[in-house]
Amino acid sequence: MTSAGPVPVYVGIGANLDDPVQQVTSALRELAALPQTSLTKASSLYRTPPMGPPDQPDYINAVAALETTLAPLALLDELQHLEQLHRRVRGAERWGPRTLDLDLLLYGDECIAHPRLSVPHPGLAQRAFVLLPLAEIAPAVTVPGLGPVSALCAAVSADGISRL
Ligand code: A4P
Ligand code: MG
Repeated sequence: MTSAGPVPVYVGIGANLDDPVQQVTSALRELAALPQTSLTKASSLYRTPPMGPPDQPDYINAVAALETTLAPLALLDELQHLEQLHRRVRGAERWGPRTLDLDLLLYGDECIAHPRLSVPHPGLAQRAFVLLPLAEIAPAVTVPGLGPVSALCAAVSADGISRL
């Protein structure tokens, strides 16, 4: 399943609470510090209209390119741990939109269907807030079963999205 050398992976980062620019910026630092992992590229930050209920703040989205020797579920554990750290720091009074969402978009060219992990990330091809930052840093990468990122990106509307 997993290869011996480092695998290129892409992680989608999203935040819309508690200084989201800061949340995304510190998430990039924390991703770079993960064990057995290096950060090879980071996209710009993008301000994006919320998908879902419109009565919530705009999101800040970005994508990180990593190389890792962590297995997919071990990497997911690390991502979920980082999400927990961001929640704990802020201690919101009520449960609300998350301060940090980390989605494993691509893990090499693997297709994974596990109860805890679907890769490629199921929403990837429909979501401009994922495809714009991904296309900025990895236009030629192929999404298994769907084609190159650049073509997927060309097929979605970038309305309302601004690059910071
Ligand atoms: N899981 C399965 N596959 C994956 C994967 N590839 N990466 C499981 C990460 N997690 C994966 O995730 C729920 C479960 O999905 C996890 O336990 C994991 O085992 P979650 O992050 O707890 O739940 P969620 O994020 O609230 O749900 P969901 O459906 O993943 O929401 P999305 O798709 O992440 O959307 N609008 C803008 N503009 N920008 C955004 O970033 N994000 C969301 C959340 C809504 N609207 C947005 C944005
Ligand atoms: Mg998620």
